[in-house]
Amino acid sequence: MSAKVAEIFETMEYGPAPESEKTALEWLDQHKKTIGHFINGKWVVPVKSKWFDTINPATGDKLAKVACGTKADVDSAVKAATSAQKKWQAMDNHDRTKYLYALARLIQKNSRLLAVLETLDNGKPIRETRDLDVNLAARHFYHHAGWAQILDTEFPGYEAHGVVGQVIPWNFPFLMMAWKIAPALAAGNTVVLKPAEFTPLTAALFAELCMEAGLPAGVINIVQGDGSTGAEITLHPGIAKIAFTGSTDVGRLIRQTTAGSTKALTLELGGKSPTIVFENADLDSAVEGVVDGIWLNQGEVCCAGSRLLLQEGIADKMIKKLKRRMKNLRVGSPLDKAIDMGALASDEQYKKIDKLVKLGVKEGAELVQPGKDDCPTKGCFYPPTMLLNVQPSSTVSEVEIFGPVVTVMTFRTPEEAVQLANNSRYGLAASIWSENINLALDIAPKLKAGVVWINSTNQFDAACGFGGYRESGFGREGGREGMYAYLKPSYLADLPSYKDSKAKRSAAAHVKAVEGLGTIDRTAKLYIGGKQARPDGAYSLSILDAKGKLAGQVGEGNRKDIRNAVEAAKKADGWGKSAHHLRAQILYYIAENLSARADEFKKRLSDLTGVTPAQAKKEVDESIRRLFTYGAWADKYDGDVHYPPARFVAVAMKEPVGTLGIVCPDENPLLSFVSLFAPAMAMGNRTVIVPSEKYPLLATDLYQIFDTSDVPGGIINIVTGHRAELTKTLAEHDDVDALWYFGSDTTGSEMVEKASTGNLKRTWVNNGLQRDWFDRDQAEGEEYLRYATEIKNVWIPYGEGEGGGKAY
Ligand code: TAP
Repeated sequence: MSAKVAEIFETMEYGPAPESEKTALEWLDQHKKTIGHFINGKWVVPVKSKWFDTINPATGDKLAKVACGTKADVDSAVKAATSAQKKWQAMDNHDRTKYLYALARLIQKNSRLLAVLETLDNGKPIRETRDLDVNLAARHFYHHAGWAQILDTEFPGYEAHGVVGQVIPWNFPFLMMAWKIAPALAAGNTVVLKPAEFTPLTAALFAELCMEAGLPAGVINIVQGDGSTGAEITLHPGIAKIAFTGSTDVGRLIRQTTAGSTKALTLELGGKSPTIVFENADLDSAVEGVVDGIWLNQGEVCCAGSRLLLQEGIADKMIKKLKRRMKNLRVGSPLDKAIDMGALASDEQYKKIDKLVKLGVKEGAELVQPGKDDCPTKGCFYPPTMLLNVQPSSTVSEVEIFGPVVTVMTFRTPEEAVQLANNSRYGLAASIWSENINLALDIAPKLKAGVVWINSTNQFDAACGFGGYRESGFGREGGREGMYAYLKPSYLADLPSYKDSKAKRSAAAHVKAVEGLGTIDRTAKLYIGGKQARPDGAYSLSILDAKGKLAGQVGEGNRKDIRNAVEAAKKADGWGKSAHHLRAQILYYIAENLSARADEFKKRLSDLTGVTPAQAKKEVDESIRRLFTYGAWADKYDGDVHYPPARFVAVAMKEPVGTLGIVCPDENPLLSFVSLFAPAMAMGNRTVIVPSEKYPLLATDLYQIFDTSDVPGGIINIVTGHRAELTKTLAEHDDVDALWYFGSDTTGSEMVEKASTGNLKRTWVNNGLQRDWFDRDQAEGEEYLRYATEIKNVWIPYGEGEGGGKAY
């Protein structure tokens, strides 16, 4: 009797399906198994003759000897990039486009060699390098060839940074390199890039493709090396912008060491992304989602779905299905085309993962490794692993394991799912499984993550920005937002430094400390949670007018007041969900009420700052106008819909950053205050504002206007006092999500960048440059709105039957 089909499936064995490594090994032979740096269009040996070996982690075989860059190598790469930059930027956009297009074509032509070389160097399955990494990299160059072509019309008023330093990790070496290089070149920058020590080879092959494409010498420079080489790049004074992808620890270090250097910085860091499966999910699809989410690339994926959150009713069923599926996952030679999981990138990584898993078990987790016996014992192979009964506070549910390990927790209600999902210091990605579209679309905006996949996972496209919230870093790669990361406003080059301007006068001349609040309290208090609040320290400061006479007193806020203000702001999170129409109405209302009291404000400005009545009128008028501008933007700066080449729409939502600290400058104290709080408020943020230290009365005079303009309590909190002390508290506060700093000193900018590393808050500092608050190119518009928002891409599949598949 013939066997049933189901039985055949049970007994069928996979035959071997090896990909040949011949061409890749021949390529290494052509290079005498020695890879130097690629600087100024040529291969060069390291100045200090320092080398390291790169190893195939699946076999332990040495693949090549690779140059290890030192300061001298980085210097010569930066020199080459600097001399190539002006010409590259000045080149006709269409010509730059043609180079990017040529690189995309060359990647496609060499796709197999690239895929095999990547697999040999990294240990990841050929199935993934061939079908995902290399194709997505080519797509990235095509997409950015397009941005280069239309750069002038799409980014007017913006220009390249200059020389960009880029440091990438080993998990998607070729793809991460493409994500970095393509937008940098499209925007007119030149590049010094360091691949990871474990995976130097595909970057070297790419250098060869650059030569073949005839790319001008110095436009791309690849300096191989280790962490110390990376540090040389990030610290180099000739580099104007750093783009880093890697661990949160190193990202934090880079933020600290580049603080105050005026270098622009984007960080793409780690993650601990949740996969949320609701009771009404298609469980079989969800199982495949988990497989793709955590076992793709051996789990060495920044956005890996490493925390599985299951609704209680289906938890047992789902775990049972997963166990069965895990048994069928094939771990083995990454060059075998029928392998699901290859080798980890290094022995070091193996040990790190194993140690964390053992710790998880020690902390009470149940270890599930159904395929353990089939996992090769030689080479860096780790079986697909699931940890059950994990507590939210255990190490394995908090730290990024960066390996094929998923932790499992259960939840009862959608609210609980959101709470658990957001209970992480990271915020890179999330995946939601539910057949109820209303539920899925309700949950997506509530998750703190830069990317949310509905009924899918690990979808990427060059047109859809990718990047994180919180300690997953700042900045996006891909799409329009990714291009902005490689551009800066052109006006910045013309801003004078405060050093050369009259505006830098000591605040002390205008401010005097007074103990106690006096018998008749005429002191303007702080403004916290929509109410006037006495300063915690019961001290006040006397504010002098332009003639040196006492103009009034303000509360001297301290750390505790900042903490109270942040708490009030945090509680007012409903503002971020409020209708955009409402935000517009309130901003118009503030403008209307300011207009009604314009004379009073004009007088105050003249008295305090000594400006003429005409100048005071101009400032009040411009402030009213600016409020209208942001009232106008409030319901217009909305998102985009992307159409990646698969059956998805990716909805790019612009969300408020959250609680935003704002430190205002002294000049034009009314206008600069309005110019900063209005865009933040229009985009749904809650603010804690430190107004001008010299002229705080302009801000405190606004309390009544806020009260009569229906501003909900907690949206605008104002703490007067000594700016340096208050700023530091804001920068160090973990519940402040972003901090804008405008001041007359560079030390303040440096301090803000350095002190903000605790929770890796987004910072926007003026580096001691003075902008003209009347110049609308500098003082209002999209730049402000961009700093006031995060972009979240929500991927929504459509179509019945096969569903949204990968298009590459
Ligand atoms: P890291 O150890 O941070 O290394 C990343 C890169 O930085 C490597 O090239 C490394 O060089 C270099 N580096 C090390 N120390 C440095 C220093 N002090 N200054 C400058 N550069 C330094 O991360 P990893 O272990 O390679 O990669 C894994 C991490 O990357 C994970 O946390 C993962 O989540 C994250 N990741 C994030 C993303 C996105 S898009 N968010 C994508 C992929 C990976 P060597 O390797 O040669 O030491």
